[in-house]
Amino acid sequence: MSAIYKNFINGKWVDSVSGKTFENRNPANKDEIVGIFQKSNTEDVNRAVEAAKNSADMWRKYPAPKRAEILYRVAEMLIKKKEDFACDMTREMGKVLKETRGDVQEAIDMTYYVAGEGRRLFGDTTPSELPNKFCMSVRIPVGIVAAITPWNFPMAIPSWKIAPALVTGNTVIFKPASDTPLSAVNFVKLFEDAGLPKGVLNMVTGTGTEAGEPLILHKDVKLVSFTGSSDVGRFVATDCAHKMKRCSLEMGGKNAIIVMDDANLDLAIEGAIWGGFGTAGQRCTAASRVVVHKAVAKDFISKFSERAKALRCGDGLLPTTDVGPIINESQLNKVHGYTKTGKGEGAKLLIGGDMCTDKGCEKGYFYKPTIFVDVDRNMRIAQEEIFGPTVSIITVGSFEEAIDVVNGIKYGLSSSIYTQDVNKAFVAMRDIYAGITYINSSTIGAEVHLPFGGVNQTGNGHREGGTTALDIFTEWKTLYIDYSGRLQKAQSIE
Ligand code: UN1
Repeated sequence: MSAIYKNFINGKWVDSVSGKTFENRNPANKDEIVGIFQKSNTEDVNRAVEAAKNSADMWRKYPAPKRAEILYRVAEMLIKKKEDFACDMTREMGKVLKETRGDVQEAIDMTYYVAGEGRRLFGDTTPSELPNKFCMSVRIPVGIVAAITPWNFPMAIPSWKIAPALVTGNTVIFKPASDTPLSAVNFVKLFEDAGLPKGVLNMVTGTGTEAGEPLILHKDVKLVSFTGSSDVGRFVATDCAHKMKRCSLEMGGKNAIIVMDDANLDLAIEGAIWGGFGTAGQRCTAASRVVVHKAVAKDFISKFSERAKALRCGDGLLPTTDVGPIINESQLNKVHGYTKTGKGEGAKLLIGGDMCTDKGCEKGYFYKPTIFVDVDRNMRIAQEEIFGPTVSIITVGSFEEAIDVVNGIKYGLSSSIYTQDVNKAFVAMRDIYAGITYINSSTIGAEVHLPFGGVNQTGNGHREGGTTALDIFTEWKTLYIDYSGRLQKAQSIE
């Protein structure tokens, strides 16, 4: 019998109103049911929003350092549960154990980091232009926040949204991806155990259409914080525009690593392997393009493909596995569809390009690490986000051309350059148009205390992580205190 997990609404674990549930299966082994979860719909969402609404006033007035104490307790409990939660995460979404440990660690880091803000949340004080008058700015919560998160970072990304939303005094409705509800339950349970007052954090599980959509559309939700596909992001932005609501969107990427002729090639290869095939390429920061200088292209391609060929697909719980499964069947078909597209466009398939049927992979959604060469910068495989273990190699003749190729996409999340030339590194830092640029390191590895997000169609101008996350979850309020005892007018009006 599989365990049944519930929604968390108003401090209680409850069944969906309809009584319907769904199965969560292990993508490395379709026969294994990870758990049974509530299939929520509009009615569940309405109850969760109602709970968030009813607790909003209390939580807004709860001293921020005290809100932070709850977060510290959550972080401490997370440390103790790290291994269990990492195993659960690997079972429900497949990435290898060392990566799911990293995912939980990222949630620990974020929760601690943001808890520190409970005793800061700085605003400004500044002199008034008038005598006997005091001016300052303070942050106030936006109100009721919908946190809608993807399956590829099942605990890290929820922590990027929930922790800053709570410390700044918002109440939250959390709708995790339907592929990773167990990690969401694990995370939310800790807030209950840490003593978070009822209604402050609520969780409904279910599909995007049945549970996500009514949450996005709900009139009382003041802010939608969404990470996921561009299509859904566009839907969120459009609806929020009509209702004049705030939304923070974190969507696709088509990130590139530049390998210059003076690069430390071994280092670049290691970075390209990690960037291209870590999490089976299912990261918005994945290095799905490598832009290599023609002088080193042959050498790079032969060593890189050699390394990639040696990567072993399999169950992420096994220490012998390098690359876990693709999240589900439809995503597997999408990845394979791009292989066909690449071939059709005239790119040369160097390795992979098919499902992996090695021993131990029979029951899962495994795809072989795939490399295309002779890729033209404008091909679809060089332009569109695949979200799988597929790397397109584009050969260029100069540094300027490399920068141009990197920038020649509709996204702009992460980027990287391998070079030993400090001048080129600085030009790249200035001229690559992206939210993140790494020098002599891969496209992945964001740290929680720095802004995370992208330009162009990757996002809508917000940054998670860092103190910039506070700007998503708060409004600025300006306060003027006149202690002159008379009417004083600004702008020298007599
Ligand atoms: C994502 O791919 O959705 O830097 C986020 C990284 C991770 C976060 C990635 N810490 O790749």
